[in-house]
Amino acid sequence: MDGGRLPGALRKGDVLVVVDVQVDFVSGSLAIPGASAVIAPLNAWIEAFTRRGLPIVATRDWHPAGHLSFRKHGGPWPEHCVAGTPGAAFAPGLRLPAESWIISKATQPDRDAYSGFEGTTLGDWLRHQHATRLFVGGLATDYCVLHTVLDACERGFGTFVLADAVAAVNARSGDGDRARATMEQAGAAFVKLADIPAEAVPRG
Ligand code: VGL
Ligand code: ZN
Repeated sequence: MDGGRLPGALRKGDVLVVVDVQVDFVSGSLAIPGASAVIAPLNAWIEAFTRRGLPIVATRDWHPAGHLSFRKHGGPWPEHCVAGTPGAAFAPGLRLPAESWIISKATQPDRDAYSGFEGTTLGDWLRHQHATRLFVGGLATDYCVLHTVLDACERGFGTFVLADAVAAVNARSGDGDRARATMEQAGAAFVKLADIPAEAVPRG
Protein backbone atom coordinates (compact mmCIF):
# COMPACT_ATOMS: atom_id res chain seq x y z
CA MET A 1 0.00 0.00 0.00
CA ASP A 2 3.05 2.26 -0.05
CA GLY A 3 2.45 4.41 -3.11
CA GLY A 4 5.79 6.16 -2.62
CA ARG A 5 7.85 2.96 -2.73
CA LEU A 6 10.87 3.04 -5.05
CA PRO A 7 12.09 -0.03 -6.89
CA GLY A 8 15.85 0.44 -6.47
CA ALA A 9 18.00 -1.13 -9.16
CA LEU A 10 16.51 -3.28 -11.91
CA ARG A 11 17.26 -6.93 -11.26
CA LYS A 12 16.59 -10.49 -12.37
CA GLY A 13 12.85 -11.20 -12.13
CA ASP A 14 11.91 -7.75 -13.42
CA VAL A 15 9.78 -7.67 -16.58
CA LEU A 16 8.75 -4.68 -18.69
CA VAL A 17 5.10 -4.80 -19.78
CA VAL A 18 4.24 -2.46 -22.67
CA VAL A 19 0.45 -2.19 -22.92
CA ASP A 20 -1.34 -1.58 -26.24
CA VAL A 21 0.92 1.01 -27.86
CA GLN A 22 -0.88 0.64 -31.18
CA VAL A 23 -1.59 2.94 -34.11
CA ASP A 24 -5.33 3.28 -33.44
CA PHE A 25 -4.68 4.41 -29.83
CA VAL A 26 -1.89 6.83 -30.77
CA SER A 27 -3.13 8.45 -33.99
CA GLY A 28 -6.06 6.38 -35.27
CA SER A 29 -9.73 5.77 -34.61
CA LEU A 30 -9.43 5.80 -30.80
CA ALA A 31 -6.56 8.28 -30.45
CA ILE A 32 -5.82 8.91 -26.77
CA PRO A 33 -4.80 12.45 -25.72
CA GLY A 34 -1.07 12.56 -25.07
CA ALA A 35 -0.51 9.03 -26.39
CA SER A 36 2.34 9.94 -28.72
CA ALA A 37 4.24 11.35 -25.72
CA VAL A 38 4.56 7.88 -24.15
CA ILE A 39 6.71 6.50 -26.97
CA ALA A 40 10.02 8.22 -26.16
CA PRO A 41 9.95 7.35 -22.44
CA LEU A 42 8.89 3.79 -23.28
CA ASN A 43 11.85 3.48 -25.63
CA ALA A 44 14.12 4.57 -22.78
CA TRP A 45 12.61 1.87 -20.53
CA ILE A 46 12.96 -0.68 -23.33
CA GLU A 47 16.62 0.25 -23.65
CA ALA A 48 17.15 -0.04 -19.90
CA PHE A 49 15.62 -3.53 -19.82
CA THR A 50 17.41 -4.64 -22.98
CA ARG A 51 20.79 -3.44 -21.68
CA ARG A 52 20.31 -5.51 -18.54
CA GLY A 53 19.11 -8.59 -20.45
CA LEU A 54 15.66 -8.41 -18.84
CA PRO A 55 12.52 -9.62 -20.65
CA ILE A 56 9.98 -7.40 -22.37
CA VAL A 57 6.38 -8.27 -23.16
CA ALA A 58 4.07 -6.17 -25.32
CA THR A 59 0.31 -6.61 -25.22
CA ARG A 60 -1.92 -5.64 -28.10
CA ASP A 61 -5.67 -5.15 -28.41
CA TRP A 62 -6.51 -7.61 -31.17
CA HIS A 63 -10.21 -7.62 -31.93
CA PRO A 64 -12.06 -9.60 -34.57
CA ALA A 65 -14.04 -7.47 -37.05
CA GLY A 66 -17.49 -6.98 -35.54
CA HIS A 67 -16.25 -7.06 -31.95
CA LEU A 68 -18.93 -6.39 -29.34
CA SER A 69 -17.01 -3.40 -27.94
CA PHE A 70 -17.62 -1.48 -31.19
CA ARG A 71 -20.47 1.05 -31.28
CA LYS A 72 -21.86 -0.59 -34.38
CA HIS A 73 -22.44 -3.67 -32.23
CA GLY A 74 -23.71 -1.89 -29.13
CA GLY A 75 -20.37 -1.27 -27.44
CA PRO A 76 -18.79 1.96 -26.16
CA TRP A 77 -15.92 2.34 -28.65
CA PRO A 78 -15.34 3.25 -32.27
CA GLU A 79 -14.00 0.37 -34.31
CA HIS A 80 -10.33 -0.06 -33.34
CA CYS A 81 -7.45 -2.52 -33.36
CA VAL A 82 -9.01 -5.04 -35.71
CA ALA A 83 -6.54 -7.95 -35.88
CA GLY A 84 -4.13 -7.67 -38.75
CA THR A 85 -5.14 -4.17 -39.86
CA PRO A 86 -2.71 -1.20 -39.93
CA GLY A 87 -4.52 0.35 -36.96
CA ALA A 88 -3.70 -2.68 -34.83
CA ALA A 89 0.04 -2.52 -35.55
CA PHE A 90 2.42 -1.31 -32.87
CA ALA A 91 2.95 2.43 -33.19
CA PRO A 92 5.79 3.39 -35.48
CA GLY A 93 8.65 4.72 -33.38
CA LEU A 94 8.13 2.19 -30.59
CA ARG A 95 11.41 0.28 -30.58
CA LEU A 96 10.37 -3.17 -29.45
CA PRO A 97 13.21 -5.67 -29.72
CA ALA A 98 12.49 -8.61 -32.05
CA GLU A 99 12.68 -10.99 -29.09
CA SER A 100 9.88 -9.25 -27.19
CA TRP A 101 7.01 -11.51 -26.22
CA ILE A 102 3.71 -10.49 -27.83
CA ILE A 103 0.38 -11.09 -26.10
CA SER A 104 -2.80 -10.58 -28.16
CA LYS A 105 -5.92 -9.97 -26.11
CA ALA A 106 -9.66 -9.42 -26.52
CA THR A 107 -9.57 -11.74 -29.51
CA GLN A 108 -13.03 -13.22 -29.01
CA PRO A 109 -15.99 -11.57 -30.81
CA ASP A 110 -18.38 -11.74 -27.88
CA ARG A 111 -16.29 -10.53 -24.95
CA ASP A 112 -13.96 -7.66 -24.16
CA ALA A 113 -10.84 -7.89 -22.04
CA TYR A 114 -8.97 -4.86 -20.72
CA SER A 115 -6.41 -6.80 -18.69
CA GLY A 116 -3.45 -8.38 -20.45
CA PHE A 117 -3.95 -11.38 -18.15
CA GLU A 118 -7.56 -12.00 -19.18
CA GLY A 119 -7.93 -14.96 -21.52
CA THR A 120 -4.21 -14.95 -22.44
CA THR A 121 -1.05 -16.88 -21.61
CA LEU A 122 0.57 -13.83 -19.94
CA GLY A 123 0.39 -15.32 -16.44
CA ASP A 124 1.97 -18.60 -17.59
CA TRP A 125 4.68 -16.80 -19.51
CA LEU A 126 5.56 -14.62 -16.51
CA ARG A 127 5.76 -17.67 -14.28
CA HIS A 128 8.05 -19.24 -16.85
CA GLN A 129 10.29 -16.15 -16.68
CA HIS A 130 10.33 -16.35 -12.85
CA ALA A 131 8.99 -12.81 -12.89
CA THR A 132 8.65 -11.11 -9.52
CA ARG A 133 8.22 -7.44 -10.42
CA LEU A 134 6.37 -5.89 -13.35
CA PHE A 135 7.00 -2.42 -14.78
CA VAL A 136 3.87 -1.44 -16.69
CA GLY A 137 3.46 1.43 -19.15
CA GLY A 138 1.42 2.24 -22.24
CA LEU A 139 -2.24 2.80 -23.05
CA ALA A 140 -4.67 3.54 -21.66
CA THR A 141 -4.19 4.49 -17.99
CA ASP A 142 -7.92 4.21 -17.27
CA TYR A 143 -8.58 0.95 -19.16
CA CYS A 144 -5.97 -1.61 -20.15
CA VAL A 145 -3.14 -0.30 -17.98
CA LEU A 146 -5.51 -0.08 -15.00
CA HIS A 147 -6.85 -3.61 -15.34
CA THR A 148 -3.48 -5.16 -16.15
CA VAL A 149 -1.96 -3.48 -13.08
CA LEU A 150 -4.84 -4.53 -10.79
CA ASP A 151 -4.48 -8.15 -11.95
CA ALA A 152 -0.70 -7.96 -11.47
CA CYS A 153 -1.15 -6.72 -7.89
CA GLU A 154 -3.71 -9.41 -7.20
CA ARG A 155 -1.31 -12.07 -8.48
CA GLY A 156 1.34 -10.88 -6.05
CA PHE A 157 3.75 -9.16 -8.40
CA GLY A 158 5.59 -6.09 -7.19
CA THR A 159 3.92 -3.69 -9.57
CA PHE A 160 5.31 -0.39 -10.82
CA VAL A 161 3.55 1.93 -13.23
CA LEU A 162 5.71 4.03 -15.54
CA ALA A 163 4.53 7.50 -14.49
CA ASP A 164 5.62 9.36 -17.62
CA ALA A 165 4.79 6.59 -20.07
CA VAL A 166 1.02 6.22 -19.65
CA ALA A 167 -1.88 8.27 -21.04
CA ALA A 168 -5.59 8.22 -20.23
CA VAL A 169 -8.71 8.29 -22.41
CA ASN A 170 -10.49 10.44 -19.78
CA ALA A 171 -13.94 9.71 -21.24
CA ARG A 172 -15.13 11.39 -18.06
CA SER A 173 -12.74 14.02 -16.79
CA GLY A 174 -10.70 12.69 -13.90
CA ASP A 175 -10.79 9.04 -15.03
CA GLY A 176 -7.00 8.95 -15.37
CA ASP A 177 -6.47 10.42 -11.90
CA ARG A 178 -9.00 8.03 -10.40
CA ALA A 179 -7.31 5.09 -12.14
CA ARG A 180 -3.98 6.16 -10.65
CA ALA A 181 -5.48 6.31 -7.15
CA THR A 182 -7.09 2.88 -7.64
CA MET A 183 -3.77 1.37 -8.74
CA GLU A 184 -1.93 2.90 -5.78
CA GLN A 185 -4.58 1.62 -3.39
CA ALA A 186 -4.05 -1.85 -4.84
CA GLY A 187 -0.34 -1.58 -4.03
CA ALA A 188 1.19 -0.33 -7.27
CA ALA A 189 3.78 2.44 -7.16
CA PHE A 190 4.37 5.07 -9.85
CA VAL A 191 8.01 5.41 -10.94
CA LYS A 192 10.12 7.29 -13.44
CA LEU A 193 13.22 5.99 -15.13
CA ALA A 194 15.19 8.65 -13.23
CA ASP A 195 14.21 6.80 -10.01
CA ILE A 196 16.21 3.75 -11.15
CA PRO A 197 19.87 3.83 -10.09
CA ALA A 198 22.27 3.76 -13.03
CA GLU A 199 23.54 0.34 -13.92
CA ALA A 200 26.98 -0.48 -12.58
CA VAL A 201 29.24 -0.44 -15.63
CA PRO A 202 32.17 -2.87 -15.53
CA ARG A 203 35.44 -0.95 -15.79
CA GLY A 204 37.78 -1.96 -18.53
C1 VGL B 1 -8.39 -0.06 -24.62
C2 VGL B 1 -10.40 0.95 -25.01
C3 VGL B 1 -10.81 -0.10 -25.80
C4 VGL B 1 -7.02 0.00 -23.99
C5 VGL B 1 -8.77 -1.12 -25.40
O1 VGL B 1 -6.08 -0.60 -24.52
O2 VGL B 1 -6.89 0.68 -22.94
N1 VGL B 1 -9.21 0.97 -24.42
N2 VGL B 1 -9.98 -1.12 -26.00
ZN1 ZN C 1 -10.39 -2.58 -27.50
